Amino acid sequence: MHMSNLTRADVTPEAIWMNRRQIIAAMGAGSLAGGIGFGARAQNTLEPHSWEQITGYNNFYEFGIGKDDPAKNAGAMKTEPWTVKVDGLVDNPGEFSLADLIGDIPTEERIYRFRCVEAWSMVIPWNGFELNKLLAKVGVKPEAKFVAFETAVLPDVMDGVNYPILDWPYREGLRLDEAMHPLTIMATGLYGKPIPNQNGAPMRLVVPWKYGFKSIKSIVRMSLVEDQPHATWQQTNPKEYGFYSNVNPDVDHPRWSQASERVIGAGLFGGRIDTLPFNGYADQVASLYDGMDLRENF
Ligand SMILES: Nc1nc2c(c(=O)[nH]1)N[C@H]1C(S)=C(S)[C@@H](COP(=O)(O)O)O[C@H]1N2
Ligand SMILES: [Mo]
Repeated sequence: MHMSNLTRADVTPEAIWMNRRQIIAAMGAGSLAGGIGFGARAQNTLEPHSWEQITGYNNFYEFGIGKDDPAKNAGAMKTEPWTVKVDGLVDNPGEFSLADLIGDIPTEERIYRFRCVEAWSMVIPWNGFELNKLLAKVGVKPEAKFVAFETAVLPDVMDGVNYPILDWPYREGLRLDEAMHPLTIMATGLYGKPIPNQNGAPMRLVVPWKYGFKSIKSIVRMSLVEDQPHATWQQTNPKEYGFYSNVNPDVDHPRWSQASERVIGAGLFGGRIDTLPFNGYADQVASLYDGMDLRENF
């Protein structure tokens, strides 16, 4: 059992709580049920949030800044045909239809925790594929050190881009080793259905150990580059939003604590849980940051 590879069928109250290490330890002790300290997170199962919650409470500023604006407005975006430009330090640059770009890469389900920098969270059953598979197809040149992404700018349907809310296009970036990590996916679906526009159709990034704003939606450009790329929120307010933005309960946002989070739908009083380092994926990703000061590189 690997947390990142859970399917809906695997989501049982016991299984979801154990990362691989805990399961191995528990098996060694001869029992899966007894003696495992689940800690403060025990209330938070990886039971996915509902379709209505995931598609009705969104951040997608191109379609408005209210949480219900994307659900109301993003339906007007046409996602077929959809062209993605791949450029920079790649063997196979070009402008590809999404279908040609993805080609025969199969999709799989990934049930991930999703933690917004605003301190709310959900559990989301994405369908998608590892970004490293796409990077293998486009052929990353050895000089490349980062991947930069851009969202579409469609003024006719995205009213937000007509106003200087952010510096459009929305842009994000990852270090190449973060982009290659098997937890990093491109999502094209949700609950086994095509991903709705408000969640970033037809293809969006999902990096589950980072704050949600890194997971850029409706991608039209992917560039392999040598220098750390611009990232929209970092550029907007570098004191509050770093390039790395790994979920970290020990580094507060200047205006609020990041030590806990409000689970969407869990009610006004029962709904706060402790936030975990790297959003609970530390086993798998902490080593990417060995030797880095995570306060400095927040
Ligand atoms: N292009 C674009 N991508 C974006 C955003 C945005 O406003 N525009 N919001 C980000 C933020 S802050 C979060 S929390 C997630 C929300 O994803 P969801 O609506 O699918 O939950 O998308 C991220 N990706
Ligand atoms: Mo967010």
